[in-house]
Amino acid sequence: MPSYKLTYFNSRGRGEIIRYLFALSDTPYEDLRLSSEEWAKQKAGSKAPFGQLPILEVDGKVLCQSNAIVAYLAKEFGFAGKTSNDVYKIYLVEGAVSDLITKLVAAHFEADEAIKADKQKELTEKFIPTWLVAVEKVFQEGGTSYFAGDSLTVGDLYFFFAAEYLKGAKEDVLQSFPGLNGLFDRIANNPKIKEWREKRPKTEF
Ligand SMILES: N[C@@H](CCC(=O)N[C@@H](CS)C(=O)NCC(=O)O)C(=O)O
Repeated sequence: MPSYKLTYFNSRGRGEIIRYLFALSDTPYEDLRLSSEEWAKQKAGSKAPFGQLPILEVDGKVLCQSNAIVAYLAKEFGFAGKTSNDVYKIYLVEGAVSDLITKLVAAHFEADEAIKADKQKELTEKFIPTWLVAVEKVFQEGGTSYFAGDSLTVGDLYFFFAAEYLKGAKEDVLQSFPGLNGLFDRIANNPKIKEWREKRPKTEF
């Protein structure tokens, strides 16, 4: 088995789906979490090709760009789907999650209080409800217990990752979405995911 070393910050962020894949596959890895100060000191001379984290070292070879790392590990560990349609569904969910996270981050880090309030209102009253309806429809169309095919893939993990943030803000946010609500619980009750969530460092993001 290769040696894996993940370097990221002490947050879920762009590192957590990578960590879920290690947890699901029972693969040992080093989970190095840098503080902003440590990263600021190391950034100039670091191994990160784009000067950003996460990076994943696989037997010393540096991989970068979080979604590329996720795709690589999903393929290595058997969570990348089987058919072209599975791959389509996985990247559909990934794209939808990326849109959502971009909006959540923009609202959260908005410095102007009035603009921030507007962004948050737009998110909670329009964007998130519309997003959930669309994602529920995609899930229901699949007709199985997972987004792509009949087993857990990284598409489900992208959804789960996003839903953790949504539920952090509003615990019952999935209540009117039976497919997504069930999927969230199914993943949360996966023994490997459950174990990781219980033992992982508790972080805001
Ligand atoms: N497209 C990149 C974006 C990576 C990125 O924005 N990383 C941020 C943390 S989430 C970072 O390294 N920030 C510190 C810096 O740019 O020095 C990816 O998905 O990996």
